[in-house]
Amino acid sequence: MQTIKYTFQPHGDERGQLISLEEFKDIPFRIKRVYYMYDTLADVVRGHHAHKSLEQILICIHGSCRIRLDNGTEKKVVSLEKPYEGLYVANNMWREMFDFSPDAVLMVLASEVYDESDYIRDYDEFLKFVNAQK
Ligand code: T46
Repeated sequence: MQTIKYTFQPHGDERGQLISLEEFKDIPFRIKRVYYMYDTLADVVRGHHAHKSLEQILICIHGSCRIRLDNGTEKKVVSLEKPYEGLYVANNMWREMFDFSPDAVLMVLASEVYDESDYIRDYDEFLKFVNAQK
């Protein structure tokens, strides 16, 4: 399974670093929503769902965490530990976020506004959904 990890170009100077992300330029979709999670406990696993159509870019802007991706056939774990790295997570992809460092801030850029009906929260239902698309 191929995963797409973006490396964003910082505008660094003697004052420090700045990263700017523009839709359709740095991010491959229109950004309709931004959310972020922090204070996640070390033994917590978040996610446990897939999306029917939502696309996202996950950026651990502080600290580190790991993301497990599962397309119904293959699984892969990706580490996010740099504020200039972004993991693309397509639709039809089961995801779990875990191993959060105490200082982790995981920011997500999303292609759609929040819509509970886009979630598949049952793993067997997810497998049926992806297999029906083949
Ligand atoms: C995803 C992963 C990476 C909202 O009201 N609006 C929002 O935009 C979001 C994302 C969540 N919520 C509410 C819904 C729940 O009551 O916040 C609560 C926690 O959401 P959830 O349990 O879905 O959070 P995670 O961390 O399991 O998953 C989130 C996103 O929901 C999901 O789309 O791909 O992060």
